[in-house]
Formats: sequence, C-alpha cells, structure tokens
Amino acid sequence: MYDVEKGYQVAKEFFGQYGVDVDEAIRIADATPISMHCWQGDDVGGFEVSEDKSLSGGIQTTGNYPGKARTAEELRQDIETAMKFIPGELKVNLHASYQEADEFVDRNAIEPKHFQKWVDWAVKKNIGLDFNPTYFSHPLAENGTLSSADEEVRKFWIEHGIRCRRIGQYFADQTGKKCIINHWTPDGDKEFPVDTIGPRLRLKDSYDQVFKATEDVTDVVDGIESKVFGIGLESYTAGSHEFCMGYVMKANQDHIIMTLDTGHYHPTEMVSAKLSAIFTFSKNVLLHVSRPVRWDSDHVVSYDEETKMIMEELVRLGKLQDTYIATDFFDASINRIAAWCIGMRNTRKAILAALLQPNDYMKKLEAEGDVSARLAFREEFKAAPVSLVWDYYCEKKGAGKGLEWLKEVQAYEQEVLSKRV
Ligand code: RNT
Ligand code: ZN
Repeated sequence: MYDVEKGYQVAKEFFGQYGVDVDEAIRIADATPISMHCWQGDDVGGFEVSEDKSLSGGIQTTGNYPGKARTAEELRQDIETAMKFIPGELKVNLHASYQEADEFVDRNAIEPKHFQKWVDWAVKKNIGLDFNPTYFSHPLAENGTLSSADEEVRKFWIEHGIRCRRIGQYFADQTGKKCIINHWTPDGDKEFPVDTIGPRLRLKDSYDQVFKATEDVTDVVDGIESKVFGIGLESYTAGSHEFCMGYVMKANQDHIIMTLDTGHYHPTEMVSAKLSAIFTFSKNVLLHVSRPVRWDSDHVVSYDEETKMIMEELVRLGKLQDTYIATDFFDASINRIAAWCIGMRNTRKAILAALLQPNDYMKKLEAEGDVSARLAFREEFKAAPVSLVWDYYCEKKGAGKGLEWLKEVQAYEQEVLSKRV
C-alpha cells in the first residue's frame, strides 16, 4: 500500500536538504487561481439558439468522443464533476457564445441577463467568472471582424466587444471578483495580402472604440491575444504578436495587458522566454496554457518542459500573483472531463514544482558567477520527487492522489455521459 503521508515526509527531507519549505510551496500553489475554460466540455460549440453551430475562425476540434455537454446545464454539471478532482483556487472562463437565452440573441445584443444562470451558479459556488467575446463562429466573421473593411460588419463586432466588457463588469459586481476578459480575433488571410496595414489600422481603431465606449467599466482586465496563424488563415493574421504587443504597450493602461497563448508561436519560440521582457514594461500578463503539436495550438496541457519553464519563470520573477493563469485547449477525441482533469492538474502541478526549488539560492549562485553549480541545480530538480508532494496535497484537498480521479471520471462516463445521445 502506498502511504501518502510517508511519501510526504520523505519529500520534506529531500527538499529540506536544499532549504525548500514544502508546506509553503503547497500553500502558494493552492492559492494561485487558475481560470478553467468552459469550452473543453462541448468542443467550443456554445449554446446560442441558432441553426449553425459549426466552429470557425481558424480553430478546430477533432474527434468524436461521445458524451459532450448539449446544454449549459449539462456543461455546469460536467464542470462540477471535473472540479472535484482539480485542487486549488479556481475560476471559470466563459465565452459569449455560452449565453442562455430562450431565443436567438445576436452577438451585438447580448446582455448580462443572458448569463444570469452562470452568475447564480458561480455565486453559489463562490468562484469568479472570466469572459471572452466570441469574434468567430458567426456568419459576419467570415471576412474579418474588428479588422473588417466593411464598416457595418466592423461596427457589429465593436458593439459585441462593448457588450462583453459590460457583461464582464456585471460578473465582477456579482461575484466580487475581477473579471478577466480575453480578446482574440482570428482575422487574417489564407494568402499574403497586398495591403497588410489596412486591417491592422482598423483593428487598432476598433479596440480603441471598444475601450473608449466603456471607460466606466472598472473591474475588468483585458488581455489582447495574438496568434501566428489559423487554419485557412495561414499567411497573415491582423492580430500578430507585434501588433498586440504594440497595442498593449502604446495603450499604457493597467487594464490592457498581453495574452500569451503557449500554442500561438513558431515551434521553437517559447512563451517562457518572453515573460521577463514583457514584465519589464507591464505589470500583468494573461496566460493561455495550452500545448502546440505541429499545426495545432490546442492540445491538452502536458506536464512538459515548457509548461514547467513558464511556471519557473513566474516564480523566479516574483510574478505568480501578477499573472492571470487560464487554460485553453479542446480535445474531442477523449473523455472531455478527463481532458480537463489532466490539463488543469498538470498546470497546477507545474506551479507546485516551480515552487519546490531553491530559487533564491540558485539566483545567488548565478550572481556569484557559479554557472556550473547553477546548471547542476537546474538539472537536479528536474527529477525531484514532486509527485510525492503533489499526491499529499491532492489527498488533503479531497481531489484524489495519483490516478484515483480517473476511476471516478470513468464511472461518471458510465452513469451520465454515455446516456447522452
Ligand atoms: C484561439 C485562441 C483563443 C481560443 C478561445 C476559444 O487560437 O487561443 O483563445 O482558443 O478563445
Ligand atoms: Zn488562447
């Protein structure tokens, strides 16, 4: 029998050799909020009352695993199930397309009341809600949204952005927790455009208009998310990294920050390497934790080198508290609740692992020029017994050690998901 308590004691001795306080690491990892994206549960479909529910905008879910949530009610039930096995402080991240209305309400007409059930639920569970305008999966999104050359279309999406910021304020008022909004537009081109600046100037103007019209909104933070390409938009995106970074830096307002999605860069370009440069100029960052695999940006978060490096950076920069950590992936080929559990648990485990290192001591070695010892320490902690601490923490929180969660998720699949046809 695996004795979790004994494992924890051994881990304490191991980390204690290096002066690492295991309980303090657990405390901080537990208190760090992670915003769980709702859209893993229904393949980014949303619940608008409309005929066409197909996903567009350069993103795609692949797979046909049975049991996806068909209603917001089911989605909340699934989220609650996943939450049982995800320890630590959580928020839930909604998209505008997850509105609940009896009839079709277009994106330029949504109001807080269309999200009342989500709000009531969040208040009851004492969790914060984050939000995203849905600038995709819509007939008016086919030739660009906020960057569209068609002024009517552009106006439509500006209105959508404005309404989303007001809904975000409502979420903050009701839950008592700041609402983090993420703005991502897929706008781009399959081929290389001749006019590459026109769409960008319009996108800038659109964001300006959204923010200008909602200056009274005070409890919302706005991440601006870039992407190198989308499917069908391979050659050009208006909201490139340089564009978004330029926008955020020029805006120079505390609430307008960069969103870095770990899947949105060239394969050898690492978000972990960008963080300190951005923090040189910005107080906060919004992170979309994901996993790129070749062309895809949205695989389930893995406990991989880059995820761990990102969390190490945040800890060493002293920026864990200033970073809004959110997940963003969608896999339709596996049990969707398992996907959440795996991705969310990996995200928090990576935070814990970063805290279970003698970071101050390693900084001291570096400052003293002892680069050999620096490398030796870095390497040593790659195989440190993090999972002994992780299991203890999960068990304490009632989230199940090791793979205990898997049996329960499988049982839920049998009892609930398999009956959805
Ligand atoms: C897409 C972006 C964006 C979306 C969600 C659904 O490439 O990452 O964040 O995944 O808004
Ligand atoms: Zn993203």
